[in-house]
Amino acid sequence: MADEKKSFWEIFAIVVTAIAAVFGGLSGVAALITALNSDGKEGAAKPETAPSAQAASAAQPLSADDAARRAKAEAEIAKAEAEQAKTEAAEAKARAAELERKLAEIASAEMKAEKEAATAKQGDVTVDDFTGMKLAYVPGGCFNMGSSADGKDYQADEGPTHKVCVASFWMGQYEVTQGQWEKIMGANPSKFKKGGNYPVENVSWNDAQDFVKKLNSRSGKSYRLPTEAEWEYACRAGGSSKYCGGDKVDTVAWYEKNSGTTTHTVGGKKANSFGLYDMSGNVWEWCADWYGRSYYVSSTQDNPQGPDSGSDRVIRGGTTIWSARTAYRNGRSPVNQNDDIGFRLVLPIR
Ligand SMILES: [Ca+2]
Ligand SMILES: [Ca+2]
Repeated sequence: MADEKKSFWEIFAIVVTAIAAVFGGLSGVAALITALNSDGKEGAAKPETAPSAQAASAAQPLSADDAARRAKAEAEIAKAEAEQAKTEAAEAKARAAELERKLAEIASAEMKAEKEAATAKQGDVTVDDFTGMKLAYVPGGCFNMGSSADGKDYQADEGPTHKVCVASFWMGQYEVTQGQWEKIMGANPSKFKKGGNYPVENVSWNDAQDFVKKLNSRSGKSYRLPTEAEWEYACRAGGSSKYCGGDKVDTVAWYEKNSGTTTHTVGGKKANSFGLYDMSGNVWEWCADWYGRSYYVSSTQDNPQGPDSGSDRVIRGGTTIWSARTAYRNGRSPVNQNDDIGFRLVLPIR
């Protein structure tokens, strides 16, 4: 029995220990919950207590020292702000002065160009600073454009002959070269890559427009392709020869019988009386206009710009395999890149 009693107390002790353990555990959990709650409350309580603290300090008058310190700090901030405003004003003034200087520069360049244009005469040459492109002065005037049906090599799109007048302009003395193209566009698309002084070819009408855009943004000038009327006026140079610059094709043009069906360095033949080379032969030259087979029937007289729309752009001057005749004209799609089509530029005079 003693064993039984003993085991009762033992059991009692285990139960008490167990109860103590459970309550101990519970109090531990309770302590944790309290701790968690109080953390949350502390975070939420802060903003509530802050304004009341501020109110308390505002209600209390500052000591003389504190007021002086605060005034000094405020004065320093104001001083720094004034300094910054002064710097910004100085910078704005400098920017304005720089803009004014640039405007004056542009105005003087324009005045110089106008003066040059007003005094320019046949035989004058101007040079594009960036590309080295040389342009001859073409004095404006009137001429008979096209060819008449009684001519031996006449084609239907060359008639009727009609009176056209164009204003003065500068025109590239040479076809745009591969070197000049590469300088602006960074690559050379030509087929006959024999040197920088050969005419660029394999460039579409659209490619030529890209070249013009880039050149103009670099130079601040307004180069463009010649109109077809400007091109033929410049080719004739006041005369009526069969080729640009004369009736003997061999002296003025690289054409099928002397070219070896390849391009040649620009300026290798005789210039016409405006100082323009290779207007006949070497490579075809893109013009600005849409090509209209019967445009000459309805062309305007003064500075004609070609038809309003079309599918091909005008090419003039012939090549090493196509006729180099003055009046000869054709059209090609503006996306065509051919190894026998290049271009030259004009610089209009305002
Ligand atoms: Ca040519
Ligand atoms: Ca034709």
